[in-house]
Amino acid sequence: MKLTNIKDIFKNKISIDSLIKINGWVKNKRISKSNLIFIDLYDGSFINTLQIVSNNKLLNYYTEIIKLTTGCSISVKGKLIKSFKDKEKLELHVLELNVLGWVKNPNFYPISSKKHTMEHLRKFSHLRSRTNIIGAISRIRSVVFQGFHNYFYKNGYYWVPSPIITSINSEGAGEMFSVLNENFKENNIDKNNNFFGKKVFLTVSGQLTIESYACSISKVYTFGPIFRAENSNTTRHLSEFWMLEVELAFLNLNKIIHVIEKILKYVISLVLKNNYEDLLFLKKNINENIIFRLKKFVSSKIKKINYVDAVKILKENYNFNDNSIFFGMDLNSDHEKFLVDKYFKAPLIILNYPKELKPFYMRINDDNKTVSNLDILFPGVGEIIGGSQREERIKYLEKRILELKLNKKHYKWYRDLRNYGTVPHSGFGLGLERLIMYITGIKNIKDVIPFPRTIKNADF
Ligand code: AMO
Repeated sequence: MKLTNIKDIFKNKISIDSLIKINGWVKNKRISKSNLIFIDLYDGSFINTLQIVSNNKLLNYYTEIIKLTTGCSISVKGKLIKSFKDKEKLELHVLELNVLGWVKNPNFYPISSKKHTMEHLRKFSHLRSRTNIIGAISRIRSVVFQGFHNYFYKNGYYWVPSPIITSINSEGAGEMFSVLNENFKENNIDKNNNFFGKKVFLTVSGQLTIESYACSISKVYTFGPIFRAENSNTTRHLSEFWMLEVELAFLNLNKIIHVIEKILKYVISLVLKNNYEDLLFLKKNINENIIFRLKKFVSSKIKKINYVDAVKILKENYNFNDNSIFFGMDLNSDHEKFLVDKYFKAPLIILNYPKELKPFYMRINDDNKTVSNLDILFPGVGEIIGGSQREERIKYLEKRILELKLNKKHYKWYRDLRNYGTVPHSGFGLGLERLIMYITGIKNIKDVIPFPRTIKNADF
């Protein structure tokens, strides 16, 4: 008997009257007046459950089937038929049902069939992927991840793994997590006692290292975990998250915007195609706008404004009397929300920030005040992408390193890229979890990554 999954059944890949085998978990069970037992079976391949119908002639009907509860795992062999009640629906009439795993103390099963809050589910990160909502998010997350790789493969990009253990701070500032070997003693920074002979950290970005590959194999990307010890306990910050970083030689900032739009549209279209039922579930339960806005995103161009104009809009519309709104201010999450959620009501690219607000590697514009960079903000989430044209001119790069009091020696290899055949190049970093928040409408970043790491939280 052929082992199949629920997705293939709902996608009409299995013909009616086939004999099939299916494995999964009980979502719900009910008994009819005529002693038929109806089980909603879930196997994770698809948002919908398959109805499994058992009659009391089955050998283990009274000893096992009748005792099944939510969460039990079973393996079922049966015939796929059209439901008697609703000819549109398919169900499996059981010939044999084997229980693979019981649920101990069903009254205490944390993922019972009732509706749970996201806060409750977070306490059970090891079980929460059994719920429809985390199941849907997980399938979408996987398609997005795969979608990026597919896009890059099809379009001639090369994947470059950037190191996770590093001695440099790619962003030039910000809190990093140290990596210590077992013998390392706190307050005793002894070079000989340190495995690498120098202080090392978990990476905050792979950008600088993939720049070296962009300056040789031209079109590259890296996609891996990123670690930031920021003291930001918000709904959009994680200490460990996934970042897609793309770096392209011979490209200026305008061209990179075009590339970003193409990549995002490709991946979002893929989700609309592959995960439509998951999106319908999220539309019903989380945000009724999501499908509409994804479709709109795919068919429109992202709006662009300069930082200076963003400040002007805030000054004129956000809080007229607020002196804290001026050229040189950093945009906080309230400002970002105002711009994308209220003013533009759409994703927004903000270009050319003051150099003081941005890292040393961004290319200085001719005004000598701003850099050639972009931040892309999305409604409901805030910044999803940060990118820039990189400073390829050694003179300007060294000036910035000096101005920011960075250790020039640490960046020797990075300066080499400018000393030996430098080229204009640009790139960007995209926070995977923030993109998933936008796609799914989920409000807290902790719910779009399987095992979130945040301040005071590294369970599982
Ligand atoms: P940046 O620091 O702006 O840029 O990061 C890029 C994107 O990463 C995501 N992000 C986060 N997601 C979750 N939790 C966090 N704590 C967090 N911090 C950042 C955001 C953000 O837009 N090297 C540059 C990019 C480049 O220029 O190529 C960089 O790291 O979605």
